Amino acid sequence: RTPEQGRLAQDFVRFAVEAGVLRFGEFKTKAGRLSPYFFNAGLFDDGDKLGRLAEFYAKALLASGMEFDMVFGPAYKGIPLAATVAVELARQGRNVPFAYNRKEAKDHGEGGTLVGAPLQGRVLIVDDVMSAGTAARESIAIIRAAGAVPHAVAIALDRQEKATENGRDVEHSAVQYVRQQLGMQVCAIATLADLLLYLSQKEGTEMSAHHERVLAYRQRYGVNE
Ligand code: OMP
Repeated sequence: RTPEQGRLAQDFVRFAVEAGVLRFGEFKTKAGRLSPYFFNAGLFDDGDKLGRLAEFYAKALLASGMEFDMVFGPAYKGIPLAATVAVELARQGRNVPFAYNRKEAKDHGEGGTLVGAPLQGRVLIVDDVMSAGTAARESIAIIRAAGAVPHAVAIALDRQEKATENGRDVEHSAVQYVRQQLGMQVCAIATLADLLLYLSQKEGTEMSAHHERVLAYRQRYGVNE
């Protein structure tokens, strides 16, 4: 990672904390873990915040050098993300087709569960957070079923924690699995390591207690990168 990418990650963590999207306290994750922090992308809830979020994704994507032919937003939360990222990519000179799915198949009108450009070529999935990887697996299946290639994933935050398989913790994270086992590229604007770096620079403020708790959480559930 270049120093520029590291700076982008720190800027993003600061933005997410200040916007109240990245919060500290006690939260239960989808995998049932008690986490001292939670990233709720639904709280990027006005035009300015959503636009800035899209700008972070687009900058991280362009800096990563990742290749893709189109953008896919998984329902529901991935839809506004992928849509705004597609707009921002176009603004930055990289206009690509965009599609999303709906969760319920329609039996009238245009029918089907896919909306937008036909799924083809190397597809980039845009999503919010990857913890255990459940959501990513669903998107991959949809893209394959349409005859396209699930090629890459862009997320805002990589929590860098142990994935679960059949309810059990395993030694790798979902992102590591997607990279190593599925051979896909993953671009995260920021990671748990970036969050810890941010918190370590807040010593002597009310953030230092959060720092301790996030470190303890990583000790218990984190993976080696
Ligand atoms: P997986 O599908 O297991 O990878 O978990 C990702 C999902 O967990 C996200 O799409 C969210 O629904 C939720 N999540 C967050 O949004 N933010 C977090 O900080 C943690 C989680 C989570 O539950 O693990």
